Amino acid sequence: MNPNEAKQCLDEKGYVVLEDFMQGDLLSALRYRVEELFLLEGDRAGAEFKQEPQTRRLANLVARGELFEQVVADPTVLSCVRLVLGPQFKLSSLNARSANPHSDWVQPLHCDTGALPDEHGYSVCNVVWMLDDFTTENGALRLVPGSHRSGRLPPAASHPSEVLVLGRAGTVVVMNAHLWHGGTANRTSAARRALHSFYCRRDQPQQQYQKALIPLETQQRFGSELRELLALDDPLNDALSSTQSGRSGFLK
Ligand SMILES: O=C(O)CCC(=O)C(=O)O
Repeated sequence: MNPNEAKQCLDEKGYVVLEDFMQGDLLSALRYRVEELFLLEGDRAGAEFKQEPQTRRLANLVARGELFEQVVADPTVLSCVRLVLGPQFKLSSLNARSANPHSDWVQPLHCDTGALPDEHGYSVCNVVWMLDDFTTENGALRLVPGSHRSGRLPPAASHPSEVLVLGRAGTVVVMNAHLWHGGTANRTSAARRALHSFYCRRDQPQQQYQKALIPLETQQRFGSELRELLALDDPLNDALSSTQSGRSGFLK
């Protein structure tokens, strides 16, 4: 997809689907590492942020290996994020989310962090990296196209215009996170896994304060571009994120 098409999708519908975006070796490596972390972290998995019913989650993934540094800094994805947020943005968090098999848990429709656009425009953008196929049965992402332009939070648990975003494992969806969206129930016998690389405008708090969560020795080997993306040397981010991180659109 060329940049003009991506911009039109993001402006009008609020999301763009990059089909089969991940190379096979990246996809396999991410799946392997995510399962390894679920095993290693056990009941604590995802606790740096929030835990969710009938769902396995991981948080603070930039601290968990170079593979994830590659994910958050992907140039094509960042160029799409820039179309939503403008040039002044940073990583807010990198999480994994796996909808458990045979679950009836449906996330409420939400905007990420409960944020509405303000006088400066859009402030949040989420990127969903499909580690498994997203199907009609296994808990695919649902969203309401165009709802990022409503200027309101979702009024109800479901909406007549909502659609499921389906795709093969390896597909990536860049989404204006003011769009009304949420995960659905997984009625199959296999987990439905995804990564969420979440970005916000630089005047907003990070969902996970990267400077406090990533061990210092890991931070020390990061190059200048990654440090900038994670806002590691940004006093404004320190002021915002040291006191206001941890917001979710629906998890307490
Ligand atoms: O994983 C999904 O399909 C959507 C998850 C989501 O919207 C969230 O956790 O905020």
